[in-house]
Amino acid sequence: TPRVFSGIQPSGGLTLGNYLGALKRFADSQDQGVQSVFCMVDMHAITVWQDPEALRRQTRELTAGFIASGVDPEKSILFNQSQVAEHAQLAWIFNCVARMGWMQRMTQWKDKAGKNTQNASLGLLAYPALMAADILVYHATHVPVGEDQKQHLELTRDIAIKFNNDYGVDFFPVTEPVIEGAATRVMSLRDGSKKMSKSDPSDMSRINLTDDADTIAQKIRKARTDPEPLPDNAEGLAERPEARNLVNIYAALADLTVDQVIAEHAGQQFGTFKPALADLAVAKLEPISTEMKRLTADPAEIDAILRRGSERAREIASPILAKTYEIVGMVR
Ligand code: AQP
Repeated sequence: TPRVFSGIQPSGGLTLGNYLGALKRFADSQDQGVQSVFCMVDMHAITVWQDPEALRRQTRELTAGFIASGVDPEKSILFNQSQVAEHAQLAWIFNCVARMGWMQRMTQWKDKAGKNTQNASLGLLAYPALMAADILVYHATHVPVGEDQKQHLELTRDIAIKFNNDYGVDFFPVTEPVIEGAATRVMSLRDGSKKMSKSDPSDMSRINLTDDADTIAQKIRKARTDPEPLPDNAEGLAERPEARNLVNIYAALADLTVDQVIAEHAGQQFGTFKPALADLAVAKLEPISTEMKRLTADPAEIDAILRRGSERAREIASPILAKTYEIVGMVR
């Protein structure tokens, strides 16, 4: 049976990129009759320094973001990574399966470690092995993510294949990345060549799920664009990354295809299109931010949801880890 797994780091506030590339698609996928496991990957977050109080607050806020985006904690399993020790336990096995060279080739490692790799945490290098464990400890078959995670998912497949080969078993599934929709790569509002990211130093580069209506409208109004009007077909956006980004965002928020958006707005100036996009963004995001505020006002309830979720997660993960230990030759 198909099983979906995906995770988000509680390493800062949620952005429109996280919403369109991940949360909204998670919510949409719930009704397709598959079991979904969604995780606040707090152990990934600490691969770069996190203030403990901020980590706790961001984990609860992220959980509220999932629920406010439509992920139902009864239908789906919703929990934080550190409460299910099987992730870390399987990650150790995978640390011994994966090769140093594989890890050092990852673009996220190169980007985040910077020039002075000697000073980056060992966890940052090993990150993709923990991510493989997150997925494979549930024998998940489908992983909905944004485009930026594609390389890590290929590594997850490599780890599964090498484990199966090394031990002569057919145990871990070869996972399929699910990267689809109009907004698998939402770009910065200031620079169409960079992805929208919660860690970008400029707040104007992103829309946060906690931004109020005026802030959202202002950020869209000030978003970088070129002076041309919108083209009359999607190919006309090929060399216009900023314009394409705004059209993609519109399409994803409105549940339309890019072609449909272009058909509706062909020939429009950004002076007309941006206010329409701002209205749409506010209409879609304001209910989410209001619901997030309501939910985070009761941290005990959020903690209870995560605890229940982690119990359900462990029911799946625990026998898979036990079987892995047996395959590897650990005496139990
Ligand atoms: N700009 C984006 N467009 C589409 N999808 C995106 N995702 C992130 N940014 C975009 C997707 O959101 C999920 C969770 O991401 P994450 O928080 O685990 O890691 P990240 O990709 O490192 O997110 P950020 O916002 O870019 O954080 P920082 O700034 O800390 O690196 C994933 O499915 C991701 O694809």
